[in-house]
Amino acid sequence: MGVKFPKGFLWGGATAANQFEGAYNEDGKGLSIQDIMPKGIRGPITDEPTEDNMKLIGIDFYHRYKEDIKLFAEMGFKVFRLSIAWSRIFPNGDDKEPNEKGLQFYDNVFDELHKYGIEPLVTISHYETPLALAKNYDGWTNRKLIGFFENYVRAIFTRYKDKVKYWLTFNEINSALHAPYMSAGIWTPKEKLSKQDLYQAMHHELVASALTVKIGHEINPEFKIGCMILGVPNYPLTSKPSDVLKAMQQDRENLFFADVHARGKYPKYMNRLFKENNVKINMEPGDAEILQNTVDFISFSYYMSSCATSDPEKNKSGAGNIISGVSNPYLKASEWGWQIDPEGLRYILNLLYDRYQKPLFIVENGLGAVDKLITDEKGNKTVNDDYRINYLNDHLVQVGEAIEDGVELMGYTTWGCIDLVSASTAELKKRYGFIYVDRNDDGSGTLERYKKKSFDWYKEVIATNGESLKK
Ligand code: BGP
Repeated sequence: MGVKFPKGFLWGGATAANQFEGAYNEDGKGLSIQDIMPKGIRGPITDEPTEDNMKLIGIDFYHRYKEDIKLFAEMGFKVFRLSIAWSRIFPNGDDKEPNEKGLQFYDNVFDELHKYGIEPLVTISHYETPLALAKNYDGWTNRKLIGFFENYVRAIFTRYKDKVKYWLTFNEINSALHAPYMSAGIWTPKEKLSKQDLYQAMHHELVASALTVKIGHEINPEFKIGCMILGVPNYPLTSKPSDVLKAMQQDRENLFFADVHARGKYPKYMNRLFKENNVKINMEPGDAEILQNTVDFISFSYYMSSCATSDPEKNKSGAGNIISGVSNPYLKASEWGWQIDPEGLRYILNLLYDRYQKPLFIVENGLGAVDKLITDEKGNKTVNDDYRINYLNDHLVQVGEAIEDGVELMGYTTWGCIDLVSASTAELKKRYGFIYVDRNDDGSGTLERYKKKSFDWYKEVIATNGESLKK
């Protein structure tokens, strides 16, 4: 027996401009914060773009989008998640006029997608703030960013109002608490950044996000605009009541962002956190009203769950992408130490749906692994990625369970449907795709694309609307 998914379920894959487009300085694009971040979130920031930064070329989607979209269409994608590189449209972020060549590029991409009946799902800001906004304004700590973002949003909403229906505002908005430079373009080093400035920056993003929803619905009432959070559910490490409370608090740290987006106001529990950390949010007149523009749906990424403990001795970090927590003794981990927990996906889907009763969208999930390119008996280059197939199958079975539980789910896009550069470590060898890209961390490789075994597997899952999954 397979798994039942609703009719019209949006199956697809997900990417981000800075991780796969390349062409970092072509056709008028300005630098983004990623262009001087060659080693990911734990590495240095360089003065200028350096050759060891794999993102500068990425996988060259900028020049190969037709070939890649054709492959997505062959798998039967209904939706493709990509982001617009803000600095392609406004090279410095604070420019008066948008860059026509940048706008044209996304016109071409959207047209190509529609040629195959694939709906674009567009992230407006995915870890790629224009560098000039980081350097000259300290990123989102500065309220002026709201105005710059508004200009950007108006430009793309007006231009693509008939080509894009599904939008996400900020990728993993809650990740700014852990990676303020990458997530919020904040130039002040994390160690020197006060909680006051950090939460004020988050306030600016939350206002900008709600304003985006307002503007979007004015420009095209058919738009479906969602928020996007990094979804890591927290389990109490033991049944000790203090561990349960700790898990609740850790969940709130993340869910705060979805709470504001879904309910249109700050939750009361934040008052205590702000008080205890001497944070006073500067709310300008009109902010509270703007926040009332709630999102149409909630989207999230899911790679792992985490454990919470009140015991400071055990509170040593396990590995994780941006948020890391205490390891769960019942779970195995990926080669990068991310704990694999398919049931956690069912759990978080139910948690979010119980909390908001808004449609949900899983916009990232997948396994980053080292793949070995081989030549099969027919002479084709491929990868036998059964580990990826198993991972995705097990997660999708749990998604089916959540749908049975009553969760309203719009779609599912696997992360890095084509191999791309990792966000946390900036590596190419951490591969997620159904499509192998011949490019390596030393810069070698032909950039040729090859179908992995999971390519046909996912094609079948989509064609059968989940019936082919193995429970
Ligand atoms: C999320 C980001 C993505 C993506 C993914 C996988 O946090 O939204 O951009 O990269 O994680 O992480 P990584 O690339 O570090 O393996």
